[in-house]
Amino acid sequence: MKTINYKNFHSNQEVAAEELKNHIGEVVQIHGSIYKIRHMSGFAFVLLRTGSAVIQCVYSEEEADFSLEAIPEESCVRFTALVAAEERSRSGYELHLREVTVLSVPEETVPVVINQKQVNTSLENLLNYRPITLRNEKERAVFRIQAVICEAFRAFLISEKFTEIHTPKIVAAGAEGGANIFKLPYFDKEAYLAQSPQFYKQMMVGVFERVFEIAPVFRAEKHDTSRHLNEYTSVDFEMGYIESFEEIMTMESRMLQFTFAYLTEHSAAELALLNCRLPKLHEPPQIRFSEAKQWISQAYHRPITDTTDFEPEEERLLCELVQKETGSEFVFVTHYPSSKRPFYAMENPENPSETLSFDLLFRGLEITTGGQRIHSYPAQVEKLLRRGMHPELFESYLMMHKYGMPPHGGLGLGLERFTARLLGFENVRSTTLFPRDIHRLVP
Ligand code: AMO
Repeated sequence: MKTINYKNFHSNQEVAAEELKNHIGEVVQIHGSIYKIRHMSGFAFVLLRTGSAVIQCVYSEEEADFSLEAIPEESCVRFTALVAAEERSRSGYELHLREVTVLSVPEETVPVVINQKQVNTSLENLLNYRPITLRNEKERAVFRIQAVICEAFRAFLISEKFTEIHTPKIVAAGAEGGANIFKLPYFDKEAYLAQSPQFYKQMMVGVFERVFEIAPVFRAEKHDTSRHLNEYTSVDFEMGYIESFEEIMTMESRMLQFTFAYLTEHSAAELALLNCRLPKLHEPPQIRFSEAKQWISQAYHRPITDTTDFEPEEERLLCELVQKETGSEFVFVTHYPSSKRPFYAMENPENPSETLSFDLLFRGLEITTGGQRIHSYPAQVEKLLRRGMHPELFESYLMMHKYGMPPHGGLGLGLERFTARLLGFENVRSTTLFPRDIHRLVP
């Protein structure tokens, strides 16, 4: 049998930043961008930004065969350099520059200063100049952490026998109800952008039993808030053969615990750079929606104006109360009123005005919605009719119910909201690479 030699797939002979510590005393080649040049007396520090690190290099006329003028900031270069041990550098070594191949030089100097500790500008500017501002070490650390979060979710879910799926984002019907759906012309038909993978992940439970997807979803939110995007990344999972919706909450708690441990192992440098404190998470406390409403109202002397949903301020206050009482930064709110949950949500047989569903709140904000779904065909058709909806419009969705489905449920977690809460950002735009909101379509 032929074995695959993985070395054949690495054509790059240069040393990667993570490997440098194994080459102390050697002359190596390395590529990257000139992040910053700091002139000292008789020499200069040149910070080289690679895909994963910022490396301290030392330039001196005696050792280098080129002039610093050849490499303005944001030039892309390939250096030949000696790796020298240096205790005072963050990494324990530095590069003594010898030769350079200049791969490109910028046309203009950058419009925002990006090579300080942080980019000192408004969120508006940060987003306007995103392709550039993301080059800042702290800005990009946010998205490296976000990538590791997704890696952890994937690793955990795969270990729990979930199969990753990719469902269509151009769809024929909205899954989540409400007015926040984007319409688009689709040849001779009207189509929509998927508000969630809800229908498809349920269908796939009939196929694989446990499935997950991490993908964009679209919401035509007209309001301009710090928690709403028009396109966000939804982390969805769905699992069959459950006995109660609490199993989904347990699965989520375990996924988050795994993620925090994974981040500690794989993202320590970025977390330190962003001064991020990971939360302790055991089993988060649970409270029924109606009890939470009463508790907030009594504790803060607030009249209850809406009995069917939380106001954003109430989510914040509830988290404050829970943290004071239990020390937890997470809380599961369960049994949301039927009237506020979509038509696929299973009602509590003991009290049909509420659903077997939950939200997870974290540091004052809803980050997840989940619950058990209706799996019986007559029950789902009856609920659609009760809501004045037309089952014939949902024929392809109802096919799975008609031909047999196990009891099942799942959840959707907003990746940007979760990352924002974790890293202490007020606005979800800060944890979105290229946000889409009512004002923003570029970059
Ligand atoms: P829901 O509509 O509550 O539920 O969304 C799930 C999670 O997605 C995030 N979220 C948003 N993030 C940014 N901008 C938005 N406009 C936005 N809207 C929602 C939140 C929210 O908790 N199908 C169900 C999930 C399920 O039951 O499986 C759903 O989509 O973090």
